[in-house]
Amino acid sequence: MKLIIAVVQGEDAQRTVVALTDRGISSTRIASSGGFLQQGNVTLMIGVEDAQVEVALQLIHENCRERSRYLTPVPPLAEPGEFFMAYPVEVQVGGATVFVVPVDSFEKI
Ligand code: 2BA
Repeated sequence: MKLIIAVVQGEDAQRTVVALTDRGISSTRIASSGGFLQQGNVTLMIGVEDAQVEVALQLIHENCRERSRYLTPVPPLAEPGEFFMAYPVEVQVGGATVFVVPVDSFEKI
């Protein structure tokens, strides 16, 4: 068995969960946020038999899009009279960041 941990964008989370559920794959949705952009995203925990890993990865691939996000740099401490113009920086985010981890034990108690 494997645990798939997938960090996806909020906009993609719902349809990814629905697509997984339609194929009989259970998932847990956790609200999270990225360390770089400090913006909300969603982490999906998906426990699957080894034979279902490829299907789950394919569904994540089909449902998660790459998008542009903008990061506004924090102005540095300026000397009096200095002027800093903060231009937003474009960053490409997604489709999804996915970890596939072996599961030693799986129990529902
Ligand atoms: P964030 O950390 O907010 O990162 C958002 C996007 O910013 C990243 O998209 C990447 O394009 C860019 N980025 C991240 N760190 C950067 C850096 N040090 N310098 C320049 N650009 C940087 P993705 O790679 O698609 O990642 C989307 C989200 O997936 C991340 O949000 C984070 O929540 C998660 N993630 C990505 N890599 C991870 C990792 N190795 N471990 C845990 N979570 C990860």
